[in-house]
Amino acid sequence: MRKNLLHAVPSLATQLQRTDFNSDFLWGTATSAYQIEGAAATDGRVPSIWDSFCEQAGTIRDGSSGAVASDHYHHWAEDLDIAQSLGSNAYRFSISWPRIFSGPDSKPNPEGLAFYSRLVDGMLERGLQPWATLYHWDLPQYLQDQGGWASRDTVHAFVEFADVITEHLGDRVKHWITHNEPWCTAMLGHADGIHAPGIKDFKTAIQVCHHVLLSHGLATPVIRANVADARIGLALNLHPISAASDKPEDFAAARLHDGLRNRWYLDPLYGRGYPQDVWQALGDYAPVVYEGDLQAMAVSTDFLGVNFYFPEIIEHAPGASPLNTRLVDAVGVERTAFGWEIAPEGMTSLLKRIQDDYQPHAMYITENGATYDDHVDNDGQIRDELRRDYLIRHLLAVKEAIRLGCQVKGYFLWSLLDNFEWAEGCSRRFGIVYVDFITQKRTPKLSAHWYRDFLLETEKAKDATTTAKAATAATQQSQESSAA
Ligand code: IFM
Repeated sequence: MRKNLLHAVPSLATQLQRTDFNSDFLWGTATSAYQIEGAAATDGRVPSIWDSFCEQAGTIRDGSSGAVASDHYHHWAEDLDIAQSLGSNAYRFSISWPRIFSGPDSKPNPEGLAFYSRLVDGMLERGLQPWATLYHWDLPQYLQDQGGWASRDTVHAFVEFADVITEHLGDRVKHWITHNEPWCTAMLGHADGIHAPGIKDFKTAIQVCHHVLLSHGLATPVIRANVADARIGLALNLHPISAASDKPEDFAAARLHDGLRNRWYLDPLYGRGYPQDVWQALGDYAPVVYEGDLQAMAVSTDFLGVNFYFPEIIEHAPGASPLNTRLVDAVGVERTAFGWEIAPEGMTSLLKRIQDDYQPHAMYITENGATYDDHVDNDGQIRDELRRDYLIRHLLAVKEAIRLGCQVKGYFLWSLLDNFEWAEGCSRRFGIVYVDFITQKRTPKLSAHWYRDFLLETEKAKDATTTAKAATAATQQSQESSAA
């Protein structure tokens, strides 16, 4: 049996229309630089850790890289046209650090700055509010050569990068996300080694995590100094966690895993320091923390970005991981093509938990979406009903969270375009717009048509909502019968 440690929520509401959300609710799509831009050696860009990682044999499932990806560097105007045509009013993108700085003592690269200037102007011309992420995983390789995020020097390099970018774009960009998913930077990149820079050392990963959070804390006042009316936050990938059984040791393991996955980030950001239960369990793995670091990390922010994909189930497993925890696969659940469990009700409970425990000024869903094995039909259409239904069910979950009092103010769908999905290469498609990676032709999928119809409030979207309502009911029924 599965027990949720967090908040139980009433069943999801079953209707969805744009007018269910406040008129100032933000509707967007999200992307990141390395995943879409391509143009890896254009206009003075230098290699990032991902360029180097992709060159190593066996790191990327299909052997691809972000060298060309969706070639957004050359197709940005067309891509922004598509974002505008959806009826969205915001667009989340990231800035490629190696386009801006080419070496330890280099001056900012004017061509790199000019690209983002054009991009931001393009958003504003199309009525898209720009949301810029400063770090979405593409550290310049020259910084990795000097120790990367394991070195405190990178914290200061990041603050300088944030300073230059916000000074340059701050007259037009008011919404700033310092980091995307610090857990991935730290754990996937430095403990599991399945992301760049491919290091497998848990102690290093914990130290990296500290430096990333510290860099957020130190960069935030610098951004505020440059952009008086800035709205600043960071985007965390958070998960509802449950225990695999009623056994006390599984509950304790789930609580500890929640500590390392969620509270390790939220607690220091909201002024509580690192959670003591996790700190003690880490023992010698605990990070080196200087005096003043925790105060810096607890800097006041304007919003929390929540990236939601899937819940996790945990059991006690001595020796399986540094904290003696192990992930358990849920049985009889729906999954995306990535194998990620589809659990919109988990999104509601997660948001409610964050609201109750941390009271952020505002929350934005900065990522939510799904990968499926899309194919182009003979008539050229991509009929990704599963992705459309996934989106509807998650928007219903957001609507329910708001009804329960959560201060959710916007939703950025991941992702606008098919792109380079990190270690999975170009073989995993998260976009609502299909990209032919050979011709670079863009084709909006059925999910994009649905999102547009929903945002522009047409009848077609309501028909699709009815379909998704039936899918939700069927899922709930199957979950109830497998729980019984
Ligand atoms: O593609 C990634 C994104 O870069 C970060 N969040 C999760 C997405 C899907 O894996």
